[in-house]
Amino acid sequence: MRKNEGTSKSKNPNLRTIEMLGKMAYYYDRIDDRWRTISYRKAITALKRQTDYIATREQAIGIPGIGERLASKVEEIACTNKLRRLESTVTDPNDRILLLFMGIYQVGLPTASRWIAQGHQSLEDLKAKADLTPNQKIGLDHYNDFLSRIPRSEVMAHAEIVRRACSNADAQIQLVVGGSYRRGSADCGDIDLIITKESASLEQIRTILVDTVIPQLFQDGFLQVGLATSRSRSTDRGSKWHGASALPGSQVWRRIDLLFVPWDEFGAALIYFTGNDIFNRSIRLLASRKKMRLNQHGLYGDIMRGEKRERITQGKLLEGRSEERIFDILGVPWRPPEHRIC
Ligand code: TTP
Ligand code: MG
Repeated sequence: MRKNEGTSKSKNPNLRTIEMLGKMAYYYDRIDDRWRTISYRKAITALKRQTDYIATREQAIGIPGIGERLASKVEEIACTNKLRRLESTVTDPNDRILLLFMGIYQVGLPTASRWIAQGHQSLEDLKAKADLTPNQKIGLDHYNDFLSRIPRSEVMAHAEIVRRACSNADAQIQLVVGGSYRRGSADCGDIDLIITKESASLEQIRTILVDTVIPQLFQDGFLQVGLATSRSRSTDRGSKWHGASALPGSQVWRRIDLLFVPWDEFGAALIYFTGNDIFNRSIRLLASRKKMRLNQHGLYGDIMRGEKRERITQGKLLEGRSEERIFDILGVPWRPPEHRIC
């Protein structure tokens, strides 16, 4: 929960190590290895805070956030200026094809591995021979569009079009651009739009969006396609719309998520959809240590847990509407979105 003010390039002596660990984290993220992605990202955050050059395994192990395996990698980079594991991700042909296939929107490790086992080696192979779901077909047709980062100014332009359509439908709708945009990123992987309305329920907001705004945006030629999600959990049902949008005159499709949030949950949803994901994990853990529970719907108190930390009671809602109040009740100093990078 410490403040993150980024790395000053001129000061940090571990930039080379951070850069190589960053490439490994990116690789693990792309092959859906959540745990390794998190441990690499934690180690990177820890190294960014160091003012001394970390050259040995022992030095690295002494830093909270760096475990034994990562410490050996830090030493390998310091000694050889290389990381063998990183090189193998580039040279191993199967790894290369795996990354290529997992670059397709919503394609995870099992599907990519199955395609390799079936003998497919290129995107052309998949297009010609593989059995694809409608979403995978769209992902393949827009492979480069969906993989490329979206400049901040373009995220704003997409958001403004949705904002205008929302206010035409209902002047009281409020829209906040969340995700990496709200954290101040220069470019974003997708466009996350958090949509609410004062005093409105989820049902009311969804109705305005699904019945009026979304059809209008299709008619205007802005929305290109809706993408059904297989991953969303039952609790998410009806609270999200995933799809693709394009600016007028542009052929480039961008991934856009419309997140419908009841007014009473606005603050908790802002925290969740602002992230980043590791910040979310830490703040939830902190809540749980204080016998509270935080999720995208609210902050709950009087939680009783069993021996294995399993929840016995659901608890009572302490706050959902205000982001500031949630920080306050948790006893965490207010953290502006651009400092919520772990
Ligand atoms: P994303 O859009 O996946 O992430 P992002 O906006 O931070 O980064 P990118 O530029 O690549 O789009 O999700 C939005 C927020 O939702 C994220 O910042 C935090 C939250 N989130 C989680 O907490 N856990 C998750 O597994 C995911 C997918 C999102
Ligand atoms: Mg995003």
